[in-house]
Amino acid sequence: KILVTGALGQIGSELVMKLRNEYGRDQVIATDIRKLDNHVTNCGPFETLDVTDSQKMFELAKKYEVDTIMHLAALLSATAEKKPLLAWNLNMGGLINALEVARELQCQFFTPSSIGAFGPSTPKDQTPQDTIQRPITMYGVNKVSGELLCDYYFHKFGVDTRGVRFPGLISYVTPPGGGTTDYAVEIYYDAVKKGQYTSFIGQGTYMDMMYMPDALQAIIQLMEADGSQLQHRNAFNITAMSVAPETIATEIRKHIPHFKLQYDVDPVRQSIAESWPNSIDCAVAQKEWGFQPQYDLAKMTKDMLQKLQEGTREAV
Ligand code: VAH
Repeated sequence: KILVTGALGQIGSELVMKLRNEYGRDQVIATDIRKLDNHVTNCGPFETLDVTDSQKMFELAKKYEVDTIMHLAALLSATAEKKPLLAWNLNMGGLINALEVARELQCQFFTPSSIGAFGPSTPKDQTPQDTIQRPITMYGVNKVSGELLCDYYFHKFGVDTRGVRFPGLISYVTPPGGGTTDYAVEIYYDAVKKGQYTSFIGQGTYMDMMYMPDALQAIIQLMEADGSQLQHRNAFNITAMSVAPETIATEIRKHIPHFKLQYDVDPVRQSIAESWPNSIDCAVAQKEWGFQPQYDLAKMTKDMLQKLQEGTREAV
């Protein structure tokens, strides 16, 4: 059985659905600090859990006899920059609690890192798997520390920890909260709703992105890979595309010709974005566990707009 923390977040909400389809509804225990609206309670086991409560986390893992933990509860980069101490306590406190439960109950363990684990002194183009990591954001400090902590639990205690450095994730189910790459999700929603978008990230700012279906598939593929073949564990570079606001807008215009993009740059999130790579190299993930994204910018844009337009029609 799989325990998922942060199950109501951008990744968690879709990962729980995917895992339940793959392994069975009752094999996945969804947990989140937020309460579940009652309309979704019949989708499978759900428990309220604050990941800083180590006792409750252990009790739930024991009660459901979980053998896998997917730890997604965290504050993202922009929020973490506004509340650095809260971010440290939640991101690192929650992680070590989850790792301790995995150690005590011999669970396999997944938690995501991010391209945010790199900083200004990291090579910016085709960033290698193994390179310098001196991030200048609290989120980045959390992600690098998290990568080291997960490798430590593997080497010291034999916990089967695995992770990926996610790029910005784009989805039409649950919007992200408090990220720097959120502009790349908002642009699609506004294109459908208003035919225009004002971007808080400036023109020419390239970052790696990936469509959510590819992100979910990567998690499952990595977790099902033969551990003896893994030279790396925490965490693998993965990406599907490197884009800037104007490149997304150009693709959107192939479906919504009059779409207008303007800018109102947010200096805080712009400076975070500029400290991250322009593009990362994911050859190691391809080699060690066959990572292969299915969606490029064109295919993702077509699907995003289609799904959002369907949603709008239903809402009408
Ligand atoms: C953020 N969406 O913006 C997250 C992610 C690579 C970006 O870490 O903070």
